[in-house]
Amino acid sequence: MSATTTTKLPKDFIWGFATASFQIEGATDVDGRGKSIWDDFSKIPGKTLDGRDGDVATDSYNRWREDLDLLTQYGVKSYRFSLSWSRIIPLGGRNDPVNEAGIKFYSDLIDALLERGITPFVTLYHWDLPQALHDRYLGWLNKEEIVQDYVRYARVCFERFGDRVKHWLTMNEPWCISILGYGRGVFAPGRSSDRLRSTEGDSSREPWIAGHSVILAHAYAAKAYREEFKEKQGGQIGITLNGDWAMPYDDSPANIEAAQHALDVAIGWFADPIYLGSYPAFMKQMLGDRLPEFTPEELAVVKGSSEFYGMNTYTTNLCKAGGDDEFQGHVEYTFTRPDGTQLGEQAHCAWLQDYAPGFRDLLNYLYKRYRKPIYVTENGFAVKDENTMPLEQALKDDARVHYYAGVTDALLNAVNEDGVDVRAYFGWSLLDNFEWADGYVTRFGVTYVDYDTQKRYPKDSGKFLSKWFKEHIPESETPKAATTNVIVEAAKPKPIVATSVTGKSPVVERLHIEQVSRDGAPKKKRKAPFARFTAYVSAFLGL
Ligand code: GBH
Repeated sequence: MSATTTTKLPKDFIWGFATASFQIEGATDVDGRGKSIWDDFSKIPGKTLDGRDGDVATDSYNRWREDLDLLTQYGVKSYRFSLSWSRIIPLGGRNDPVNEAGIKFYSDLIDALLERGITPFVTLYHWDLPQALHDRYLGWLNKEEIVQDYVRYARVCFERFGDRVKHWLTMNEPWCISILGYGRGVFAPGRSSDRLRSTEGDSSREPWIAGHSVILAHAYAAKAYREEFKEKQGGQIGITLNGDWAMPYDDSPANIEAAQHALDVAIGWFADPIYLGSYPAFMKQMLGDRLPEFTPEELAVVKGSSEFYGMNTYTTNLCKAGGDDEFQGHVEYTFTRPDGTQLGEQAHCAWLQDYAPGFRDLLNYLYKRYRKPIYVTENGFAVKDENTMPLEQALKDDARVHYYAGVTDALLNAVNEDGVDVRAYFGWSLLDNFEWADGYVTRFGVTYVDYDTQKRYPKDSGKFLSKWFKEHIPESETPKAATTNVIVEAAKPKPIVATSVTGKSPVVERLHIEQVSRDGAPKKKRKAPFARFTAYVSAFLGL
């Protein structure tokens, strides 16, 4: 018997799927919505792979009831979605008017979720800055203005939705906001030192300034929530960071150190000040006075500002010291091991391969370093060439099923073997959708969207996750709506074959925390075959 059939998650474990406003809503010019920075950016030739924009996306502004039917069919407990700031405050600023039609859209969505027994998990900011704030003062580059405007926007959301929303995420992936928007220039607002890409921008300074503002906006919004709303509304608030596991390319001390540097810039940049109280030493050393400093008053607000660790993760990178890419901490990433083999199955996008052991290692690293309950707020896979397959073939998404089978197994082992406190898991994404600079070419959905008809078709991966969580979360807490689950026939995953670890990691150590269940009784410890394998490898490597 494998561990997956005998070991479970806690009964209050939350699972579901995630989306983001600009990626699914469309309807960009209705009911008083103001423009976001992605509206015009995505229309500039060359900014998206297929030249397509977000005007329609998956049309979820009109089809959201259908989307909720899907969620009910999958039997989820929760749905993570984001609010469009410029639907709620079209011009974005702290003295600009609130748009009641925008409020009503999200209010109805929240009510409908609750009626179905689905818990709303709400992201305040998933990259769609009101265009007016960029035009007015360059958005995230203007700390004084943006922090106040963001806090007012957050306050409006707490006031209007906080009676029903108990799970708040302030920001989605500050690294992406800062680096991709103001460094590489591949995401809106597209600023960069590369003059072929942008007429404006300074990639050596702006990303670090933008990131600093994002941290402060998050922190002051969380402070407002805790001081003005939390007591009566009883919710939680935190931030979600992107970050992929970093594995040294080989045993050389330089590459072992490089893996830590990669984590320092990808994750520590935000997580260290927020959970530990200062920027990583390596970043200060790398950037000198280009890294902004917090005043003591600011730092007091930043430190401890997130009540949990929101984790978005997709892959593992093999890390080699070298190169001049500050955005990766002077580290080169590869998926090719020293012996020439690949780390895992290649996804449609170049940056993603399927490597489940890294998911478990990352959970261990984050829990050990930051000591917060972890919510996995995004995780998913884009099958190679799915966009050009006939529908029937795309629905049999074996590679995505394999990915999710590996990750759910790793999750189970992290919780039960390693004692990591993981409380939620959201697959990215409920639907194929507008994949930013990739346009609609790259598909991440567990549900296929035919963009000509806007019809939705569940893929095998959606059925797999539906069945897996049904089997691994004890029944008692299953919301009423989930019993109407009609998608039951799950795809059989291929067996997970653990890929051998080529490099010894300086940063991951299994936690081996005394297992205590939530009611305080000691848990029986059993070693899954996979955990035994990893333990064996660790022992062999002398970890
Ligand atoms: C998530 O980011 C987003 O939250 C979500 O909106 C998106 O749809 C989903 O991923 C799928 O892409 O090679 O330098 O350009 C994932 C985190 C971090 C993944 C940056 C891509 C590319 C870095 N992303 N990474 S670069």
